[in-house]
Amino acid sequence: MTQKLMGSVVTVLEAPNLVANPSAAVEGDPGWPANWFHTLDGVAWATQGHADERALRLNPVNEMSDWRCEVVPVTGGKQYRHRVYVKGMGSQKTILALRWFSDDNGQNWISEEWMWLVDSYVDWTLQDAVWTAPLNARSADMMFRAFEVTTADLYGDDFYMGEIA
Ligand SMILES: [Ca+2]
Repeated sequence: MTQKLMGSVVTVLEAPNLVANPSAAVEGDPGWPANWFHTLDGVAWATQGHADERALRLNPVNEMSDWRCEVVPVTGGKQYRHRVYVKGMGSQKTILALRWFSDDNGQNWISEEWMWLVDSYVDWTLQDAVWTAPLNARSADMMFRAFEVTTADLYGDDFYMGEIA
């Protein structure tokens, strides 16, 4: 990211992305992206993406479905930016969730933040939010999720979660 300041271009450093395989471009198990967990139905490894040919597709049909990234370490009390590019048709039940845990392994859930993805996105659209980790948080994950039974067809790509200094 660059910003103009006093006539000169200054590069604004952005914290490293904590999400593994954020662009979903790397294959893990055959036919599926590495570093992402998913439900059996209502998801697909899409062959179109934001800046490449891969993305996570969330396409439930009268069902719940989700993608979930690997757990990442976080520091309680710090702020985290949370970002995704989406395209396609959301529903009233589609979100990007950030879940906080009090242990290192994503086992002991504390609370979660929801970014609503309810619109139709004709082209790739950046969705962006900042939240503060609970003081006792030690890990977090991100879920691209139809949290209740619904029908949608939404692509997500270039997922980002990073600490704000
Ligand atoms: Ca991609």
